[in-house]
Amino acid sequence: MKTTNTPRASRAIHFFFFGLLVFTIASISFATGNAADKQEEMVELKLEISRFTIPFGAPPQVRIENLDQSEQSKRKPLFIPKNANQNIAFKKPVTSEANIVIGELNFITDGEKDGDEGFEVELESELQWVQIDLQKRSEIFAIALWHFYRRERAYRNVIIQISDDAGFKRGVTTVFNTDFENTSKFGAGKDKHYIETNYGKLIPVAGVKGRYVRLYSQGNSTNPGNHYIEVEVYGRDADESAASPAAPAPQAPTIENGKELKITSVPSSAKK
Ligand SMILES: [Ca+2]
Repeated sequence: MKTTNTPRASRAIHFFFFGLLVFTIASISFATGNAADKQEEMVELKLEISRFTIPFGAPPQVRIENLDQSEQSKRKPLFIPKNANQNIAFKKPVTSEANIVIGELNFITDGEKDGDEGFEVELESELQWVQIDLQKRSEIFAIALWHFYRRERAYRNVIIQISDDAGFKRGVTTVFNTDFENTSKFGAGKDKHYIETNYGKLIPVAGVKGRYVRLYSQGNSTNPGNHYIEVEVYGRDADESAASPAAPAPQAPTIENGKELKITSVPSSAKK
């Protein structure tokens, strides 16, 4: 016997499937919206700064072209992903093809940033590089750099590159370049020379991936030598970052009359 309820049953089935469709679309939209809204937790990168004052007399005038006269002590804070807030260059091996005049290459990643004598390594003159092997492909968000600050000076043609190739022949990304005249043939740099201080130079990096960091310089405003006290690299394992939500590029620390960075003294036991 045929039922007279067929149209009503049909309407109920249509209503059920329409409801299911609406629910599915809403669920997908909600999930997509959540993913878009989810951003990485960012933290302020706070460098450990050793106390230091120019030891004698008036500071010399820094004579170098294209000089940024801003004070590094008044730079804006830099925010990086929370799980990249670690110095992954600490105690990592450093190499160079240059002759070493004073000190040792491992001073560059030993964690000591004092300005006193005995903390810097000096490389021979002309364009020279030092290279840090992070020993793991890393995603890099900041590099902090102390050349030599016992006397006020600026280093010439500071170029920083990141690559997975130890020979820096392939896949090279230049993240900082003050060689505005392109004397080193890496392309004309858009960054300015800067005066060395105990605050170091903090360079934001937009999550560039690579295992090696290479730093060039070509003498300084006082003499032809190339010196390094410390280099820090802030980042995380590149494989780890693949599973994380997209991180916004770090905020560039332009200089303004803001609050000074927290100052931490280097413990006297660390001094040589
Ligand atoms: Ca050091």
